[in-house]
Amino acid sequence: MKFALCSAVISACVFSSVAVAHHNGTEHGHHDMHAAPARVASTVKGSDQVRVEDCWIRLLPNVAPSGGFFVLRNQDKSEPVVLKALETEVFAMTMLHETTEKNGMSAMGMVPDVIVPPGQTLAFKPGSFHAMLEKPVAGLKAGQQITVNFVLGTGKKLPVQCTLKSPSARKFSDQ
Ligand SMILES: [Cu+2]
Repeated sequence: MKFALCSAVISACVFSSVAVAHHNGTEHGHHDMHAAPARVASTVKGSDQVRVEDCWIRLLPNVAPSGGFFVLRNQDKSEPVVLKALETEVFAMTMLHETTEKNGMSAMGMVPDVIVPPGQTLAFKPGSFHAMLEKPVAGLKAGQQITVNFVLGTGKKLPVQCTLKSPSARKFSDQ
């Protein structure tokens, strides 16, 4: 997804109050405002040899951003895999986020990309890396499957089926 960095930051700020709802639940305490990306985007293209498993989205009602979670398996033994963005027709805006702990407080910030080292696996999950999806089309329901394109550093867009789940879901096996 190619939206200007500044507009992404503004939107993140606008949505920061509802972001607490996106991350609500017992695993989190306080959330800071969204910050601008703490680093610049990688120029590494990396490999296409990635498998995406257990993709699900915690569908929240109304304007609250929904969290997106999945497992990235880099099957290339010598190159990293670089995830740049998610794209889907079902949500008008997506971002990659990372939740970190600082002095016992959890804070969430945008990241320009996520890099999986050669041969390694990285789980996007609540309290860690996650996607944030905003502005859904109308009429979405838990249990539905949607197609999300995973945009890689190579420019490849990998289509993945992701399952929409209820606000109480915390992992892929939940409803
Ligand atoms: Cu987030």
